[in-house]
This record gives sequence, structure tokens and C-alpha cells, in this order.
Amino acid sequence: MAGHIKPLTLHAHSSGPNPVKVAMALEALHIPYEVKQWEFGPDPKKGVKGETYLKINENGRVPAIEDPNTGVTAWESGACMNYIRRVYDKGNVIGPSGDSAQDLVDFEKWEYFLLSTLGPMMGQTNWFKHFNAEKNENALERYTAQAYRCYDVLEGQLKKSGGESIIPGRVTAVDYHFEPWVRSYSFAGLSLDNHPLIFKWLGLMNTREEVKEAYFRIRG
Ligand SMILES: N[C@@H](CCC(=O)N[C@@H](CS)C(=O)NCC(=O)O)C(=O)O
Repeated sequence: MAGHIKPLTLHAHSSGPNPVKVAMALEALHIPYEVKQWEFGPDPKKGVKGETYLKINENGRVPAIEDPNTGVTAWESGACMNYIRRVYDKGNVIGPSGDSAQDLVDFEKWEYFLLSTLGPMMGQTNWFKHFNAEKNENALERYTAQAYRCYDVLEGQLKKSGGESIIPGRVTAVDYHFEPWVRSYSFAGLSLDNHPLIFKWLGLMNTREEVKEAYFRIRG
């Protein structure tokens, strides 16, 4: 099937966790794609906040995808991932483990938990650890505690598969959503000493071809 597909464009930046998740899904499904790298900032031609990129994503962030096969443009990693699944994962390689109402909710609740909670808490922890102009220990403590609370929730879920995958049974797009955010735990000043199953799961994810190839395509 991939032979008949024109390459999608994945708009990305070489750092940051969000574009690489989408690359993992494309790799897992053997969908051809080209990576277009942007810089952060307002450069009109090269920057994510510049006029050229804002025509693709008015929110000025990566990832975004453009699909010449359908004419669809998507942004927000969750919307990109779900578009790719709807259009290109007819055999359900990376989607929910079954088609019962509970299976679908089990998939979506972890996806939304990453997008609405663990990701933003990690993002704020990183911000107050590395980037805020003034030291703000109070904010750093709060977001660090919130990130650990999310890790506790994830550790509990991983008990169901012995650390093999977030949805028991097989690796899905949910694992791709979490992997780049959790992988950067030490950059955020966090430790996995109390989260052995997260540590195990990260190690297993690191051995997967689609994960290695996605990092290679995005980060080189
Ligand atoms: N909720 C968005 C977040 C996207 C996001 O924050 N992307 C970062 C890179 S990982 C970015 O583009 N930052 C550039 C900026 O903030 O100017 C998603 O899931 O796609």
C-alpha cells in the first residue's frame, strides 16, 4: 500500500517531544514522509511564528502534517496522530486493542491524559528548571510534584502489562505519545528510581525500529 502513497510532509523541529511522536506512527505504518525542519521564533520564512508557517499552523507550533494524497493539513500532535490512524491504519496496527466501547475509551483516556496532563506538567517542569528568566522554586516544586504524580499514575497502569506497553497487549500510538515526554525525565531533573516499570518500558521502547528511525529522521 505504501508504494501508492505520496510522501506526507511532517513539519518539525529537531528538539522537543511532539514531532517525533508523529514520526513514530508514520514509521510504524510504513507511510512515506518528508521532514521539513523549522526554527523556533518569528523569522518570516524559517520560523514557526513566521508568516509562512502560520499559514500551515496558525498556532505557530510543530508538529503539523500535510498530506498530498488527501489535501488534508493537520496540527496538534493528537489530531495528526488520529488523522494518520483513521486514514492509514485500516488494519489497526497502532490503535485500540479492540473495538468495544471500553477498548476505545481505554485508548483515548491515556491519550488525553498525556496531552492534557503529563505532557504539560513535564513542559512546565522543564520551563521552570531551565528557561524561566528568574528562579522560581515554588513553581518548580509544584510542577515537579505534578510530574511525579503523573508518573505514579503511569507506573500503576504499566503494572497491567509488566512494563511492556501502556495499553496491555501491544505497543500502540499511546506509547508513541508518551515516549518522548518521559524519555526526557532527567533533563526535567526527575528520577525514575521509584518508577521501575516506566524505566523498563522506556528501555523496551528504545529497542523498537520505528522509535529509533523516528529519532534518526527528526534529530539526525
Ligand atoms: N499541544 C501541541 C504542542 C506543540 C508544541 O508545543 N510544540 C513545540 C515543540 S515540541 C513548539 O512548537 N514550540 C515552539 C514554540 O513554542 O514557539 C501538540 O501536541 O502538538
